Amino acid sequence: MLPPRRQPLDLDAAARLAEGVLERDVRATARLIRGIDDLNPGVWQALDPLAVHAGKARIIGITGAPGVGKSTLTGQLARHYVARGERVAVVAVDPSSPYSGGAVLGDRIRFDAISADVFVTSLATRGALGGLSRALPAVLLVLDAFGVDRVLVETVGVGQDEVDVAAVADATVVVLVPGLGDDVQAIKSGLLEIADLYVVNKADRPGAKRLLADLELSRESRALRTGSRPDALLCQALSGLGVAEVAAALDAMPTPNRLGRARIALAVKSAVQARFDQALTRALALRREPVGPLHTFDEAVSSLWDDVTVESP
Ligand SMILES: Nc1nc2c(ncn2[C@@H]2O[C@H](COP(=O)(O)OP(=O)(O)OP(=O)(O)O)[C@@H](O)[C@H]2O)c(=O)[nH]1
Ligand SMILES: [Mg+2]
Repeated sequence: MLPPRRQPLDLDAAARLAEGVLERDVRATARLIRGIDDLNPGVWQALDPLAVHAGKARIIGITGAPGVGKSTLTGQLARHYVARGERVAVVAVDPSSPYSGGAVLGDRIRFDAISADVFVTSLATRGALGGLSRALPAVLLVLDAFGVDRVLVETVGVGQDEVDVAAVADATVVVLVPGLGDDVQAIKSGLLEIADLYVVNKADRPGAKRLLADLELSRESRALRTGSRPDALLCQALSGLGVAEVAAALDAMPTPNRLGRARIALAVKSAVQARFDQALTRALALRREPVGPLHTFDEAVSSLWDDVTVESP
């Protein structure tokens, strides 16, 4: 089935949305984010005037296995930052994440869920047209230009997403819990690799201290390889115990200003990938057979490439 072709935004509409974002208009910002998530070809024009205003927000990725308490910790951290006067955005990559209870703006943008100072949005882009990597850098750019001080990005660490989030985050928090496996061996090694900070959550449960001790080896091997040893902390996100310490550990990290130009470059790259994926999906959908009645591999590739490049907006 052909993916629906959304009405692209025209230049004027895109420029108005960009102005809205810079004026801290929540609706314009939400609309632009929704456009990015829908891979609307017109939104990329709106990113242009925003890029120069981005580069100030600190992006924190929060990842870990399902159910470890990522959303609970994210909510607690958001409250912590708001209490000290920061403007915070939360991006939930899993749309089922429970940031509910606020006014609904559009179909996926929820606002006022944690407090009036927190902008909450969910991305649904995973799956059909490529993963999280397609939409997230551009969405971060918009939130940054919108003027938030901090963006908390929650992803479930079960696939490529946590690696993608580590590439755009200034700091990546990997949340673990005791009792999932006997030791650190049971934890996906990819998760251990990307952590700037390990949080052993649900420390009210037995085995938390043991898990913390077991992490020592991973921390040590990271220290040997990269020269920096990620911190590991106990936390009880549900009661809030240890949350201030998690925030303090994040504050203490040197800011590798990955946010600036590098993130803008990533947003551009992901926009191109998104457009390409769209054109490829469309070109394939228009064919009865993926490669058609062709003789050589090269002919098949050239023919599909022609279709894709003609289809590209
Ligand atoms: N005992 C205990 N339970 C907790 C703690 N933190 C969170 N929980 C509970 O763990 C469950 C899962 O919490 P979530 O925050 O939804 O976990 P998540 O990692 O976001 O889950 P997914 O997004 O579904 O992967 C909820 O019932 C929480 O109340 C804690 O410190 N101790
Ligand atoms: Mg969650």
